[in-house]
Amino acid sequence: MSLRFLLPVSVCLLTLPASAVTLASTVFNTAGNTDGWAAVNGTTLNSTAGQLQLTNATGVTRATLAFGSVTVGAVGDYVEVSYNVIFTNSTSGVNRQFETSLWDSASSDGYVGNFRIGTVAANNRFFETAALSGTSVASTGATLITASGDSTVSLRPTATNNTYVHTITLRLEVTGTGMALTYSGLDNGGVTRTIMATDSSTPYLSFDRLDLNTWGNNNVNFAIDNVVVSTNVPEPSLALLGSLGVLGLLRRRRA
Ligand SMILES: [Ca+2]
Ligand SMILES: [Ca+2]
Repeated sequence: MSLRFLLPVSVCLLTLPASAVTLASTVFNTAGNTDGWAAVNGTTLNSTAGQLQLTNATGVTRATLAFGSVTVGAVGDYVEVSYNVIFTNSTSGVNRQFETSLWDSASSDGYVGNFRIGTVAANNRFFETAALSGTSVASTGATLITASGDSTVSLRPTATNNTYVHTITLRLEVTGTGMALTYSGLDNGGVTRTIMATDSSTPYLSFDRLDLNTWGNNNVNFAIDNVVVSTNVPEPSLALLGSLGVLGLLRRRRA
């Protein structure tokens, strides 16, 4: 391949425009392949029927996915995760929560969106700086950010409808006043519920890990599919790859 062809490609990678970049995409369409997801807290993962099934008979059901590190900073920069979740068992009448969180694995800094999925009243809310491992994210959260919006609704108010697909999105976006947090979920009635908050005090900016988990009761299992983590910040590894490619080619040409 000639330098004349490769150089523009490399430069292109270095200067990716501010359009969406996919950091991770997992679809679980190969039986037995968890697409990079790892179990936490003794949870069992099973990729079957085009979904990832998560079960835990004795504790909080939880799994994590590592993705290429991204650091936001400018106003308008965002990181977003969207996916489908099916709550596959458990009884009603319990205080259950469902959490989506984005972290920096090195510092354990992160944001946790918390949505009620049971029939017992519980506030939907955000946490920051909770725990990367262990049985519960929320109970160890150091800071509570009170959310506005649909703060008391339940995504799944009854135990029926165990095949219903809830689409959920967690978005972190830099604004002029801090990090805007938005957590949206489709409830059993087909209505998208949304809670919002802004972290205006020392927002976290780097993320490389996604966690999904239940909280509040054991034996609450769920399945996930079509998980996409995206950002409008160019992926550092891509830019680095481009520059290394250019340097390597120039060095080889001079030799
Ligand atoms: Ca699938
Ligand atoms: Ca903060």
